Amino acid sequence: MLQLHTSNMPRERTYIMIKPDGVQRGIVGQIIARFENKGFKLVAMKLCSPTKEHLETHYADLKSKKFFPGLIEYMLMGPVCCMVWEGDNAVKTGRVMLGATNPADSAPGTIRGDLCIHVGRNICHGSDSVESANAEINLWFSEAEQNTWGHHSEGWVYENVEEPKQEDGGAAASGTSNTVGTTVHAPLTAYPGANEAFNEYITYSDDASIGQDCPDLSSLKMVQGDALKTGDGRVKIVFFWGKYLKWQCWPTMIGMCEIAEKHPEIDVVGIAADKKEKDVLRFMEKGECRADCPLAFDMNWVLKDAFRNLMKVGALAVPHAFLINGEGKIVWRQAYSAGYQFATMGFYEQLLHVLAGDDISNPNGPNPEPEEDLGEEVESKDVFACQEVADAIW
Ligand code: DAT
Ligand code: MG
Repeated sequence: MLQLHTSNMPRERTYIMIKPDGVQRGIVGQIIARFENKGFKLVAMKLCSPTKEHLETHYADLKSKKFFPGLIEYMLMGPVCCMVWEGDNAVKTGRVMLGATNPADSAPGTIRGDLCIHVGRNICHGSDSVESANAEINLWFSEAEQNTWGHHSEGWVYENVEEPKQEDGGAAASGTSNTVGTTVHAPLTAYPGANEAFNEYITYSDDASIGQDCPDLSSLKMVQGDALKTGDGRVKIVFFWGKYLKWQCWPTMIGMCEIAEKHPEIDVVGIAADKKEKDVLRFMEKGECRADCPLAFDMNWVLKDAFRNLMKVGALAVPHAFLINGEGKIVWRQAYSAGYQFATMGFYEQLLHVLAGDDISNPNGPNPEPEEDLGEEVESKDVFACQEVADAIW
């Protein structure tokens, strides 16, 4: 049976770039038209003039090749047109549409087969695997430049499309639909109890990730501690940091460790969503990490993207915490402002509700008020008071 998709749920994405010769020859429009005509969705596009270092990073896997210096020189000859295209099998199909690397071997009907002759002027680039697509997309585009949107013809391109749920009087129905009923960036509604003064740390009552299975954590590269398995009966907190290494994260990290220490019956994992694994390792080597719970590196943002796809929003802000119940379902998510304590704004109270066996995962029903009937005072501490000035110097 086909898996149902709502029309604004992201599908596979690939990075396609028109090289300087393609831009100079004025065939940008023709190449874009092929991807549009195929049914793929444009989620990012820009014309830019990258630096030599940026291009060397992009082509890092070819560094040892004889043609590498010539390739970089060619790529520096003028602006390139960078794009992200989305659709089922976008990576593999994108490669087929481009044709073989050497245009002499590219089949007629492909972009290279029809529009160019020499390998050193082969007009376009396309990612060769989902992993390299994710890395290339994040090398060329910021998160804010990547657009998640519902295409009006989604249901005419795919047979497995379901309309996004529209709740009566809910945010999804109020002014966020276009004329054909596709929801585009529906604003999310804060849970009761969320502090409206700080929208960075709101929690969401109509978030698509609530009630879904937590993505498989086995793709994480553990930097410290043992790997975690969801659905093993233990409640879990999955915590993402962006600038893992910076002192601003320490309050959240310390708060997370305090929770882990206080509740040995739960599992906590801190995930570095920072792009550079070597920076994470260096941080660990310096021995200044105060976290004694498992810490992991999210290679190529595989897990961060998996959570973001469940949330059906354009970006996953960091720091960000997900609460996972013993069956492996996401029951709560909360975005934080860097520098504030992890346990604030209702997260810890909701954890206590989950541990008490309360169901907080029904986004359409009443959620327990954060401080209702818990019988325990949650003390908050000035976490900056326990940091040395030297800690903040990096
Ligand atoms: P592709 O662009 O099809 O992914 P690739 O990653 O192997 O191919 O190489 C990147 C680019 O380097 C390619 O588009 C053109 C250039 N290139 C590859 N092989 C080459 C060769 N043998 N001589 C000259 N340039 C080459
Ligand atoms: Mg390649």
